[in-house]
Amino acid sequence: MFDSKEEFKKEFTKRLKQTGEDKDPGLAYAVLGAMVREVVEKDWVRTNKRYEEAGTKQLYYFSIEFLIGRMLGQNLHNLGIFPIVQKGLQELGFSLDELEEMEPEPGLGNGGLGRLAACFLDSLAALQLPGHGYGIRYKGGLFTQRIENGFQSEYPTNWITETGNREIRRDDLSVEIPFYGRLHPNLKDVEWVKAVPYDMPIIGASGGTVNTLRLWQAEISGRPLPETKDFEEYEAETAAISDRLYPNDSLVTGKILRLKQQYFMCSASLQTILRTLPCPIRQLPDHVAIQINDTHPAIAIPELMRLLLDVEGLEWEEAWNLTTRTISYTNHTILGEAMEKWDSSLLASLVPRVYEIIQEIDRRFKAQLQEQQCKEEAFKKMSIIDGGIVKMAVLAVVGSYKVNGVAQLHTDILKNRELKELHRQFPEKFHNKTNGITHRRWLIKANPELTKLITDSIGEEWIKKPILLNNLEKFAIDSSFLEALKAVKQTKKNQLIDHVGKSRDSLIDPLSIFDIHIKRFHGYKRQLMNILHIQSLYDRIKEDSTFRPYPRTFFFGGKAAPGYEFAKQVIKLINVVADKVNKDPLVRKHIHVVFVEDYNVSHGEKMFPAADVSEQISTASKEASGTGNMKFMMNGGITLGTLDGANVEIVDHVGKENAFIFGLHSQQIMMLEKHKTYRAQEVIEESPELKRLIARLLQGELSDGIGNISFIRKQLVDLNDPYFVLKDFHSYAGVHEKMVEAYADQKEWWGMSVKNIAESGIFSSDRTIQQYSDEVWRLEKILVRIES
Ligand code: 26Q
Repeated sequence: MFDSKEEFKKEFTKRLKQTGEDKDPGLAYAVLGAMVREVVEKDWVRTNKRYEEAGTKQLYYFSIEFLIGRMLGQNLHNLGIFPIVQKGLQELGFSLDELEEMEPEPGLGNGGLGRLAACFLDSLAALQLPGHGYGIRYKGGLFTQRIENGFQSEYPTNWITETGNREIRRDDLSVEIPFYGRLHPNLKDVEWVKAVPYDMPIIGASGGTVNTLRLWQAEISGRPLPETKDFEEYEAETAAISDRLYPNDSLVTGKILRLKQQYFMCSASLQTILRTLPCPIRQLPDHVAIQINDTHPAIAIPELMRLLLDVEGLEWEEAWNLTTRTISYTNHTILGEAMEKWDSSLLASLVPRVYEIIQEIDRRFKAQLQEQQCKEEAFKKMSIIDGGIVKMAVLAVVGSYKVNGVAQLHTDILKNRELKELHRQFPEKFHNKTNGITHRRWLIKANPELTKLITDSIGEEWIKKPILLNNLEKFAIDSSFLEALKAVKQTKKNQLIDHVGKSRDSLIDPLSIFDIHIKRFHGYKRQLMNILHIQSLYDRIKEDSTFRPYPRTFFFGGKAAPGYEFAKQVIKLINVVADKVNKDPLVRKHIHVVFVEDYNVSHGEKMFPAADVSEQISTASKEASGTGNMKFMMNGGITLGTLDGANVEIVDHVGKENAFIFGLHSQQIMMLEKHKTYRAQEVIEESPELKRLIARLLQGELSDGIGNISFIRKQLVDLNDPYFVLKDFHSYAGVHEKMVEAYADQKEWWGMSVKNIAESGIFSSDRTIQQYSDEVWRLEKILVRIES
């Protein structure tokens, strides 16, 4: 149906005519969606059949979030028909761009962790590996952000619409999940919840592999309710389970609904996996690998034990052996407040049998530690249950065969500090897997102009083997290539201006340096440092008539968790400063500030390619990896950042001379924290510039008389600046000056940019997934089509 443009046009026109309307973009979108789905379905069925025949090991990636973003364009790319469809539609008077924008954005994640899961699915399918996602079909994804009067407001989103044709409901595969009730074996007084799967195809780039993303929806069960339970209450509580994604990404609140979501998803997924197991239960680890994305699905460990013990009838030893050879765990954070801990009483009430199993896992592990004469402090650190609290990270390490961090520095910190005792206990479990991003979405789809330039220069082999981007290295001194690269960047900047400019009254200078800071708002990510620096530039421009810097546009984008007051005030502060800067006729010739509302995957696709400078300025040691840093790099944006997370590896690859690095190192930060020797007040006293900035915060001058910025002041002064914004401020300002100087030498600048693109291949998630597969999951590539 899709082999050529003409065939596509014919089929498309025929179907559109059948709708009775042939000019309506909404109908065109629906028709295109249905056509894609038909093409995919055949390969999907074929893939599943091949997997069944092959009988080889399957990976299941358990994640509470899958931030997949819009799928239409990506699917067309992966099917290899994007150009045909684009041209065909154009000739029929439609714009594919416009149709793509009709797709409601599935924002089923908060940020990095959820987007990583989505990139991994894309890579698994591209590498023709049997790996699938298991998660929750939230009715509402992450809230839509509006900026009102400079403040963030949150609006509910609905990504599920009538024309949605991306998924199929599989009633036949529904399972029942037990909550509450008494202990096994009676399962009396249990409240059953039905889990209904919705399957979404994950299309591999060429090759015909179509894997599955299975998202569970909670519905009322047909089974009888406990006598004491009110039906309406039950109905509402059930619907709530898959109603909404929690909008926190760095603070755990211990809410029962969150625990319900976790258990719901893990139990449903495990029951299905066991039910369709193609081998005797004792061979589970040879046929199944389960990766848990942070501790959110760690309850899968005792739940798998429960199923093996109570349903399959295995003995403890055997069940434990199988479980700990099947499950592996990825850690994404070392922030204390983001470490999951559950009250024993909550677990005991919601999932009594599961809690009983956790107690037994804990008892046995403690007995083992005692036998080894483990010291008291280490014993406490390694206790799963400690003082009425269940520490999920400890459970996850004890119950897994492999544990990893997401960048080398992060893994080292886990081994040497956060999980030191567990690392000593199980040294063989720990490994690093530096994150990656799918170059198919973040370069090929987001930046076709750069893709063309690269392919024209080094051929197209890099598309399959992104590491070959290093063939670009030699172009770092090729003037005509540098000119072409600069022209591409200009195109992407112009496009971004069109994209964000529609609703703006002030003009963005397309020739200015585009300096972009996009990510969730958090203290450790230090958007505050960026905006304080912009305020200081404003002051200098106003006061020093010799200071007339090259024009720069500072872009911000990102959401704050609705309950995170400090982060919300930083958003407000950015908008206040933006207003002041952009309205000043003198200042705005030099600097300009843009806050992009509702930053999401689609906005990201427009922003990463347009950046000259990538702001990656987290407090060293706090950002586990970062993945936005890789998206900028792959599009030729140059990192201005600290030696944190994967920035360290980016700099290792491009060299210090091709990045702008500043600030304290992770060791220095950790020392200051450990010995409590940092005094923010002293840093303020020593610097007239900081003194003045802080004084303005104190007076509320920056609050524009609207809100107040008490949380920011409190954080910097009363709380002793926990993320070292003031301590790193001058170093940050210094590196900005160096950056602007470097930009003045255009040849040097675009050479740096080339170097970044050339070294970015290693950060393709294809590399990450291949490493997981080789070292952890041990999957085999399965060819679905027997062709080239
Ligand atoms: C947990 C319990 C209750 C409510 C919410 C949560 C929750 C949800 C999401 C906790 C954390 C998250 C997300 C964390 C996250 O995105 N971490 C990021 O993961 C990226 C991928 O590995 C890294 O690149 C980032 O450095 C890391 O911050």
